[in-house]
Amino acid sequence: MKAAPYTQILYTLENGVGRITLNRPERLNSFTAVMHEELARALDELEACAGLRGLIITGAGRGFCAGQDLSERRPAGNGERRDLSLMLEKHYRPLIMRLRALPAPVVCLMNGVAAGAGASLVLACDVVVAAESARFVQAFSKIGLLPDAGGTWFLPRLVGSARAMGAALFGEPVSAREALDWGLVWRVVPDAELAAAAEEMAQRLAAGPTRSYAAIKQALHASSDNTLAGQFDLETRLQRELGYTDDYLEGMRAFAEKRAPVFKGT
Ligand code: T3D
Repeated sequence: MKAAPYTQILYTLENGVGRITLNRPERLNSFTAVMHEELARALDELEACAGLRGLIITGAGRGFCAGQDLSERRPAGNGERRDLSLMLEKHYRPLIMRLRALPAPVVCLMNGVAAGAGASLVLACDVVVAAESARFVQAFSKIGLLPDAGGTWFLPRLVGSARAMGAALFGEPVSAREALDWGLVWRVVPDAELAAAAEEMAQRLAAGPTRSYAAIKQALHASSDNTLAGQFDLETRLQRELGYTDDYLEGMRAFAEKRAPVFKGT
């Protein structure tokens, strides 16, 4: 049976590099149940890809992602309340956990505003390159909620509790430049250069030492929960594994031969 087409994301997988574009620009790419299902389907394929070398996530139009689509949450006339834990468990938790566990770097090309769970999605990515005009908005408190989709875990770890608390309580926008200063993003580029940055990232991932990248990702993510002794154990185990890879052999040969290494991701 032919798979259903994607309607709210764009998705490709070429040379081991997946690309996902959230694609509801008229609603600033806010999350719907359909978008979540399409993201889950793309992740199924990415997780099953033996030669996966990276994933790039961006948004179509002027926004990156405005969090949950609030038109799906419009209150009924009878004042009926809703159990918000259902969507979090069904969609947001698996999305964020799967991205964190993907054995290849996930790069966010943050093309515009990231609000609510859209901001949490950015923070779940391993590397963030932001366009100059992009901004973060911890929009949750404005509608009487708290940061979710991992937001209360990511924020204090990345920016410290003073900034995390101020941003979450008051929901004021944090510009791309401030975000760079705070440690929320890796790089800020002029808007006009974001597309070129995406191409550079795709090439870098496709030619990278994927096993090394995966180990770096695993170790850095584990460090915030580990003791120093536990981290030594993890580094030792991972380095032992990397020492047997083709890419390590190639890296050593290339160094001795004074040439650039040609990594295969194996
Ligand atoms: O519910 C659960 O399952 C629990 C999980 C919750 C997770 C969450 O993410 S809760 C937080 C939800 N998100 C928000 O509260 C953000 C709402 N949006 C905004 O605050 C602002 O739109 C932005 C700060 C993101 C951007 O502001 P601005 O001025 O650049 O754009 P705009 O004019 O506000 O928005 C443009 C259009 O997108 C506009 O539609 P219109 O007037 O042109 O027809 C606006 O309504 C629409 N839009 C923006 N955000 C959402 C949205 N439509 C639906 N849902 C949105 N989240």
